[in-house]
Amino acid sequence: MKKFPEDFLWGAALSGPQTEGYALKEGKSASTWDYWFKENPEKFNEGQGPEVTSNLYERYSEDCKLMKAIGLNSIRTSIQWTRLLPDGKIVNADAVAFYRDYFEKMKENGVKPIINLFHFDMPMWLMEKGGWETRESVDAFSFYARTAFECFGDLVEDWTTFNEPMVHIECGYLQGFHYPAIVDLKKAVQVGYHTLMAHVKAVQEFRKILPKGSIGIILNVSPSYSRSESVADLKAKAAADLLNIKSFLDPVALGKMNQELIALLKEHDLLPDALPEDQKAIAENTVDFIGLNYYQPSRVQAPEMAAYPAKALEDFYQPYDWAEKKINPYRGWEIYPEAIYDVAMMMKNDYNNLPWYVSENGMGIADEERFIDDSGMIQDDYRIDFMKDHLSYLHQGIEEGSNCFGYHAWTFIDCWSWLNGYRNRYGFYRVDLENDYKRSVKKSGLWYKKLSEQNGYE
Ligand code: BGP
Repeated sequence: MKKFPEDFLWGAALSGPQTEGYALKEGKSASTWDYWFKENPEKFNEGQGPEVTSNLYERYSEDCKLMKAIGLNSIRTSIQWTRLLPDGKIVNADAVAFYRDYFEKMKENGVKPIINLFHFDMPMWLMEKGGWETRESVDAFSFYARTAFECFGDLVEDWTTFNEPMVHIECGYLQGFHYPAIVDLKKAVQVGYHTLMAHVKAVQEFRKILPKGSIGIILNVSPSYSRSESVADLKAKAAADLLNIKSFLDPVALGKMNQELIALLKEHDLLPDALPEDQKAIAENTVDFIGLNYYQPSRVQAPEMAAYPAKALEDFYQPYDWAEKKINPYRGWEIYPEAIYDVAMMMKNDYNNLPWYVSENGMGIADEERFIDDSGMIQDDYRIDFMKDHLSYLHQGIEEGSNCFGYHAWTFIDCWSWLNGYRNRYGFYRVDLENDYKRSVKKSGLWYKKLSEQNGYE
């Protein structure tokens, strides 16, 4: 039996915009997602938008019981900024009532809430002023964070500021996938810096309002592995890790910007505008813990042709197709559980063994109904195997001293996912869109219950 440390968190992650529904109801204003879907529904898989998602806004009482039924002792979800503060200033009483009751119901069912503040859902009113490109966004976020701590701090002890900040930077400003869908490296760096400062200011507010609570941030890690040991490939790998991992992890965990990153940005004339007092604020507001979302590694090689100074990410490093890679054919992502061990060792050796947890890990499958058996249950053995493989490398990392306190699967119930709509399903519960959003447990949900009860697996 592979046993995990006492009080290990066995849970799942979800997000407000992907599960709540009630998109523009009960006082909620538009996020960039609501806006973009209205303007360009054809960009979204099968024209599926965020209006209903998993319909959790109506069903959370039942859903909190379902969390308990599969042994979840913790859940991370997010508050929607546009629901709590529709115009950025005045608190929406309906939102407070909804979230308070939702968090209370979780606790009644023995589920610890870990509450996140931003999961890709920029309010449209702020986006119209330039969003994260402007310094104003730092103050706006800090006000929102303070409001959330004041409204829910008596119920929630554990908080996180952002989910995967690299995604709104990369997808929004480098790859053109998410709104505002532009490609501008200089702007991307500025957006990243303001996001970092918004995080820092939120932590500063947190220490004043909830001095006994704990606060962290959720980062996506795709550790990079270089094609070869050549100087050029290793340089590409180093750039990928600086830009994608150390850019946030160093300041939030160690209280200082990574100096190699600063040198790289300077060399390419990409240094962001900063205020003189920012360094002190970064140094004084490190986190209590880190959440790391891990799905797949990145395989990198030196660019064949690169603009200098760099104009795009590809000028620093490029992906390469590793011949031996195993792929999840439904999502196209590489499956490489070994990387979880490397992540565990990175936290131990490079980040003072700061407490951390796996805050997302999971397997997305298209057309999952194919796996329904005669009893009506999805037999998702592939998901169980995927998680076991990852847990085995996590276990090894913990045995070797990495300070990991939990594992959260993505996700609790099938949900809507950004441009992919409902295509890839990740949940422990199936949501039947054709049948009044009926929930039914998958085989993996029953397996997870046992895992949580035994605090380990055979
Ligand atoms: C993470 C996000 C989640 C979720 C997950 C699965 O990056 O934090 O919001 O969507 O990825 O990705 P996808 O739904 O695109 O398959």
